Amino acid sequence: MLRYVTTNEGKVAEAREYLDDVSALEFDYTEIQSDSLADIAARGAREAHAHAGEPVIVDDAGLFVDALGGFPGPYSSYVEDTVGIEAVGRLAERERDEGEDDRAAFRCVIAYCDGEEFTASPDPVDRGDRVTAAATGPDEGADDGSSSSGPPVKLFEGVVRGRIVEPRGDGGFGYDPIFEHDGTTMAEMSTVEKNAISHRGRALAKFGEWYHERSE
Ligand code: ITT
Ligand code: NA
Repeated sequence: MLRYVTTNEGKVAEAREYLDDVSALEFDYTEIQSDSLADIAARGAREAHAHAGEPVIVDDAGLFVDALGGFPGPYSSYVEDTVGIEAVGRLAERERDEGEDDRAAFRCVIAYCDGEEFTASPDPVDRGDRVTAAATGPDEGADDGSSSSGPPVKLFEGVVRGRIVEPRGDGGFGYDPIFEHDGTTMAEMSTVEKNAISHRGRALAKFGEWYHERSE
């Protein structure tokens, strides 16, 4: 059994399209203060695995608005809970009125930990859309534990680029209503449509491929 350690049901719903044996586990792991989604997710996965004793994934995600220097980024959850997504939309709109562009990216890093080492093998994951964003640290691959100790963690990253717009749609969750990709906000998409283009869908596709091979 694979446990998705999250309080966000929307994440688990999206994961079900890629993983048939996944279930949510509510465990309040420490979200470290870091600019790196990968560090946050990796540490969370180690802590959650130590707690659960089962294979776990932790996913840390954020919205990075170009004209706002990447804000709210790793602080997306805090910003949503305090000022709300509309306030981020208004900040981006103000920048747009001053001639800045309205581009943004959603990033997601999935960290997997089952307490075991990972065998070095020819990379089973298609690296065709490998992302090398400094903002989130390493792309998928076993991390080297340099920034923390504990069992190894395998990381998978996904990114989608889009534009910040006035809120539209009532699907999805979080910042989906203000994030437009190819003319449609993510809140106007079905789960299947969102997964096909989203940061989490891309990370889940890479993870699912690797995980299925690992469990064979
Ligand atoms: P857990 O930490 O319990 O998994 P969370 O919702 O806090 O749940 P994150 O820290 O990864 O998850 O999310 C950071 C913020 O980004 C939070 O405000 C989310 O609503 C938002 N977010 C994450 N993924 C998103 C997505 O696919 N679409 C829209 N907003 C998203
Ligand atoms: Na979180």
